[in-house]
Amino acid sequence: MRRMLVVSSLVFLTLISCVGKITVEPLPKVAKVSITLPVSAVSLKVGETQRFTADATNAEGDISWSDAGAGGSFNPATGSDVVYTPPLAAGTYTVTAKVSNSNNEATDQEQVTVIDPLPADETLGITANEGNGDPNTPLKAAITLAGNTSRVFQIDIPNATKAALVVELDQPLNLSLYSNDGFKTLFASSSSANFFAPGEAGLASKLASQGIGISVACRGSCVYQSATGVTRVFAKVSNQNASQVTFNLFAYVDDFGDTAEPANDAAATASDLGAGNAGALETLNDVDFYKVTQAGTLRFIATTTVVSPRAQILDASNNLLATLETGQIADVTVGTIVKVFSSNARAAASSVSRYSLTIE
Ligand SMILES: [Ca+2]
Ligand SMILES: [Ca+2]
Repeated sequence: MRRMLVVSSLVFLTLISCVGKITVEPLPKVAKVSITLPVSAVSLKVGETQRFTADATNAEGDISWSDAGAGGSFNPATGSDVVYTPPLAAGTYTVTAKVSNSNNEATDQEQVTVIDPLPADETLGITANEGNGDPNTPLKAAITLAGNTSRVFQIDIPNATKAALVVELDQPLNLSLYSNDGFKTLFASSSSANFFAPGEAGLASKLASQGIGISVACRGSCVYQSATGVTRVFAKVSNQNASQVTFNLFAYVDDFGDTAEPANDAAATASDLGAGNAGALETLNDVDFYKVTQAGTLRFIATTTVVSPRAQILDASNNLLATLETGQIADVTVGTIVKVFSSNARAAASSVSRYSLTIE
């Protein structure tokens, strides 16, 4: 009997001990996180974004995201479903999803490779001594290009001294100009000395310009744009011929033929028409406004129809009274506004896009 009591006490004490251990020392909950989308390596072009989703277990709080301080952003900043916008620069970025609880923190990572959609083959700088305001000195001379190949030039304009930036070839090769906006947006293109147009329209419309035998200012394919605030552009030159070519690349800043630019872009700061005035449509989306100061019959004459110039006659309340093509006339009174623009969204050097307005 005494011996049985001893055994019972031992068993009881052991049970107390086991129950106590289970109660006061639970297994720690381990936080886990796993990026579930995308499921394979991510490769983006500059300017593209990527959605990420992640699953979390035993997390206290939302999933947080980072790219190790590379400068990208996540929208929303936290949660299981975000869109990552990498920096606007080529490179490899590490995206990390992180969760934590009172016991630990956990992470999962994905690599994002961002590629440059238009890597430059060569960098050229316009400086005070090289092409800046000198239209006759090539920025790069005697460039050879094999048949059906292209070459990309980065052109830096750190300190433009004039209003217009001109990129020009001395041959009618395909010239595409891209903006330095991170995305490298195709700004304009040209395939001849006659005109340029937005996007690829300057290349696609090449046939339209071939029959026009005019004296032009550009030596070959060329694009004008405002130089204001522009410090870098990318020029892609493509040799669409089967045989090798050698060409000169010109890039310079210059004055616009329109001396009233950019003030004449708005009706409120229109140029006085007087007995007559003249202008040109030298940049994409250019609009030139004139204010009639002398009543009479207005005649609109365009030097060429390459950029399809039109002159709209507007009353002081901006109501459209008439639209003139080259050679047409309209009676105007003092205060009438004349608005000249390209109706085919093209632009050209002033010798091609020049027009005149005369009061008869
Ligand atoms: Ca103009
Ligand atoms: Ca203008």
